[in-house]
Amino acid sequence: QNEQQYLDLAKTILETGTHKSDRTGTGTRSLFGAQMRFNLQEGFPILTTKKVFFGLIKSELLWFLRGDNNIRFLLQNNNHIWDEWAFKNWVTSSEYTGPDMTDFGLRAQSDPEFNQIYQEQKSLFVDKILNDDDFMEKFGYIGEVYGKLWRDWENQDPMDQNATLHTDQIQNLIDGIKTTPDSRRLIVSAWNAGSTPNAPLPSCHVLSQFYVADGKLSAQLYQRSADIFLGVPFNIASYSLLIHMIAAQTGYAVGDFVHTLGDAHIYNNHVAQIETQLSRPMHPLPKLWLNPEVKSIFDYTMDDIKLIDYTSEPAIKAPVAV
Ligand code: UFP
Repeated sequence: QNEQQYLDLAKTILETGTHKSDRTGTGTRSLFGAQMRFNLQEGFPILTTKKVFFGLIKSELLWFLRGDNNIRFLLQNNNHIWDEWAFKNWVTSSEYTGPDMTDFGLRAQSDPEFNQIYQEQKSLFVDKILNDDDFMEKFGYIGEVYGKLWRDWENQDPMDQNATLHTDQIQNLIDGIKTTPDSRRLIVSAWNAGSTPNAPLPSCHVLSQFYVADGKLSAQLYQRSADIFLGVPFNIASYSLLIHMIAAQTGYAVGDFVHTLGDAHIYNNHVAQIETQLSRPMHPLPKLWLNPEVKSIFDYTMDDIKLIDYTSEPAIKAPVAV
């Protein structure tokens, strides 16, 4: 089944990956260039060899679709997957006067005393983002990545020096699929060369292309950097959900999700976890339910999206490399 491709890729990286140092100082085994293809007709490709928290995937995708680049919405939905990145902006700003947070990601793993101080600072930060509007405006922002670029890509009008163009790539995509389904230009880009590299976490899912054939909608994603154990299971489910939603809004069935990876890596401190996962049995894939009453891609709420019959092995914890 679909999941086997993920397990096979993980195994290949464990066995043949190059030992490679990385920005976070954690160290990885890495392979450059890999591709998986998930036939969405066979079920919804969320992993079953470990529990993946679909609620987090839903709220993150709804957040992207809102064009929102501020983590407050995520926090309101009890989603903390972006906290570290906004926190990083905060503790490296001149306004931060708390305890030294240099290299907080690595130090929190090796030093329990520091970890406690770090957790305290992070929870103070989260409270402030939720309750202080000025602070939220300034420090909840995660830069020019996904949401902002998907819904409101800004650039100067080449015909008029004084005008700024605003592009809604998702609306254009939906219109494009409806009016020119054969088009080879159904592209969504999340990499603005002028601004994205300066974000605390520059977009990992950089570019996607949509494709219509035989009444089915497919998409291919180019992901520049892929944390096989923690990130990729989310990315697979997130793009598969997006394809389902866009297919529902344009009247097509779902086709394939083609997932192309650049630097595909397993962090050294995820090796034991992925080995556990590789020893586990798979379960049948669940189905996805989308509320058929929803008439716009931008109107879905958490309750309009449900996984049916998701059975999995238990979750496996692992530290996030920041
Ligand atoms: N990462 C993913 N998927 C994501 C995401 C991040 O795998 O959707 F946002 C991982 C990849 C890498 C790290 O391990 O986060 C980003 O680090 P870098 O910017 O150095 O590639």
